[in-house]
Amino acid sequence: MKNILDKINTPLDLKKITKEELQELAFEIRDLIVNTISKTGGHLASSLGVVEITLAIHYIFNAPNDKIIWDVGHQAYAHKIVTGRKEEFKNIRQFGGLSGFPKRKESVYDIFGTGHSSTSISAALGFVKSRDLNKLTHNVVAVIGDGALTGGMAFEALNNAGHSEADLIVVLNDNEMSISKNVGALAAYLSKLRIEPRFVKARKELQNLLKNIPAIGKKVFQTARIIESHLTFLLVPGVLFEALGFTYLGPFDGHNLNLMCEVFEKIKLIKGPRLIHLLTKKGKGYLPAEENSTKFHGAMPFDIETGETEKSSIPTYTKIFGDTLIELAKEDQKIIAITAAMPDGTGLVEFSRLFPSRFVDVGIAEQHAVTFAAALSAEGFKPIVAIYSTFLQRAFDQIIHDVALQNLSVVFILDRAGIVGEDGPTHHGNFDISYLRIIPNLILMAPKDENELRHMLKSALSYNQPVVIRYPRSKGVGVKLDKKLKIWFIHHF
Ligand SMILES: Cc1ncc(C[n+]2csc(CCOP(=O)(O)OP(=O)(O)O)c2C)c(N)n1
Repeated sequence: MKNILDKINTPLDLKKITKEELQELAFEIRDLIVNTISKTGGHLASSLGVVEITLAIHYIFNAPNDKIIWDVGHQAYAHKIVTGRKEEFKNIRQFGGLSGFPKRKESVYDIFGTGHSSTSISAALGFVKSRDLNKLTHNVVAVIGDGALTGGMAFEALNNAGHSEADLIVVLNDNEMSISKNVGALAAYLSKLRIEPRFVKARKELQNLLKNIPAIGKKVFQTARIIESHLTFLLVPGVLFEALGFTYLGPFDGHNLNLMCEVFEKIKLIKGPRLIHLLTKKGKGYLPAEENSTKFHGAMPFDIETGETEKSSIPTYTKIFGDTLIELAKEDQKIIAITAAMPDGTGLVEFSRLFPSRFVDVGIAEQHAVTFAAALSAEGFKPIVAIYSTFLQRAFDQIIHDVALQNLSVVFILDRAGIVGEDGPTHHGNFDISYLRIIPNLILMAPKDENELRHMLKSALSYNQPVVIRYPRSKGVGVKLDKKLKIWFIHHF
């Protein structure tokens, strides 16, 4: 068969091919992504999940005139491939190669740089305001995942968008996954929308029931109307988004190209804030990634046939932290572990299995995680907040205002401190020493080996003040582990 990707150098070329060819192109792009990422490593499952969404968007909208903004940006591989970067794609995440995330310097199609979550709707609103002030008419489209939607900034932006009646399109890519299973009330609400046909049926049955109520006293009738309005509130799909001022459409199959093209054509004709809810499968098209999308969220290089990655015999600092915390938590019921949507990355999966009631995944909500921990400490618990160095930047004020000024004993575990490698500047943990050393009451430590990390963790839990332990994204140095954990005496600053 002819190679369709050969003909695609810009999104304009997409408009010259048929819908059938577009479908075939999705296969070719998946092939390229799997082959490349098996060698370089990268965000495989997220990118495979949005191939059709990407093609439908670029088929119907006119980037770069229309502004397409990706949330987190880890899913933008297909976008890079169809916007003139298919040749360089083999060097993605390599020194001198393409960035793993949208990057303004890299392409006019990457109109807003990203890497941290939940910024897309805020950025989209900025582009909308600028467009309106300049009296232009292009479309602004933010593509955000259900995981990214758990971040506070996304809510702030939705709130602002609905109020300002901004003319923008939010595409919600709902695969029910963050890196791990998505958490929170919003995730539960989206799951309800997934089974929407049943809701519609229930609503119809309810209306019929009400219609068939015989002529009855005024009071009963009014009560029935109130019940109907309440139930309708629960049963109308997307009512949460409608209440925020958005026109909600969906849920639709996010792998059905024809359907999505139709929906995007129609949505262009509506004005105001619009949200299209698309359902996708993370890892779509590559079985090992479909079956274990958490492993293939940010994958190391792997064998395509088996999906296996190389294993090291020396444990990482992440693993040492997770194991040591379990040791300590067995002895101390007050220890509570908190993650912001990264139980795997921060080494807390086993802890969550052993101590489910003392483990909290707050979603992509670093600020909330820190204030939540501060209050736990105020009540005598020993909260451990495990967050990557780069993502803790989000919670700078909460560390100062809620933890340090009240001198509460929260232990912060900063994984991925220092240079992280392939993920690049948005993910380097380069700033924590600078932004934490200025904070009063706070002790900042960095272990030189696995044993120091273990003793530091034990010590941190005994100090009555905020403590940070930072360590790199790497395996340890391979020392033999001390059996007995020590408490180190620390002079007060
Ligand atoms: C502020 C912040 N915290 C944590 C992360 C790490 N992170 C990257 S992607 C991701 C999950 C995103 O889920 P979703 O938006 O649903 O996208 P999917 O990968 O499922 O397509 C997380 C937690 C991040 N990028 N930014």
